[in-house]
Amino acid sequence: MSLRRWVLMILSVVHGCGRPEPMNMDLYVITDTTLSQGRSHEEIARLAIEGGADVVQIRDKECSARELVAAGKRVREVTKRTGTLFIVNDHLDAALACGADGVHLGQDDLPVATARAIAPPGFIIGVSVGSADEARKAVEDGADYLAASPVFFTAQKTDVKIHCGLEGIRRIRAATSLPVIAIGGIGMDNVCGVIGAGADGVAVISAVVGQQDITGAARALKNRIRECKAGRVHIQDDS
Ligand code: TZP
Ligand code: MG
Repeated sequence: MSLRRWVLMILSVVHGCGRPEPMNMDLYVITDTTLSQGRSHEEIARLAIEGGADVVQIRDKECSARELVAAGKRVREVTKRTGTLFIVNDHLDAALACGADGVHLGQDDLPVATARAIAPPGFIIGVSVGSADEARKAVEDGADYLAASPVFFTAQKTDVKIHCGLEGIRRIRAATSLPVIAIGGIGMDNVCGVIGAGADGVAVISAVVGQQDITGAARALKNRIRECKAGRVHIQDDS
């Protein structure tokens, strides 16, 4: 865990009577190199942060554990410089080894309660959920944030056939007061719909990493999120 997060955690306990610092997860960018046209995880992270990414997650389904830790350490350096939250997908051991702020777990990964028992205090555990029941279970087991997943069809996640849609976000939102991000098929055109359904932020691959101008795409999406949160953009609800 970064020094910054330790300090924030101590300050929040001292000043906030034990209440943790709220996490800003408006724009959560996942560094998946399959769409990045040769750009490395750390290069994606740097460009996305320049465009306003609040959280960076490293996701690599192809590489070895060693390669993941090595790449994770490089992303940690980039995110440390900017004070950006850094999460590792799937692998708690790699997340701890590269000094990440947290890990993101799916329904088939390490159980949340097990990860919570192993992880140091203040370590962030995010969990993908597709229903209110999964959301309640993740909360009970110690999750810090939830990802409503997948919201729409996406070519980046083919192992899950059911999409929770905007109605799924509403149900998950109603089941928890934890931060809820939405993931799967989200971009400029539908982001206001998912925010309107109750998501606190969005996690994306294609809409940012798959674009030629990663910084520009991140900036445009971040601005759109701010606009829809401020009620300046009409929210289209076609769920
Ligand atoms: N988990 C649920 S959907 C998804 C992941 C990793 C992929 C999101 O990619 P995209 O391109 O933003 O739809
Ligand atoms: Mg996973």
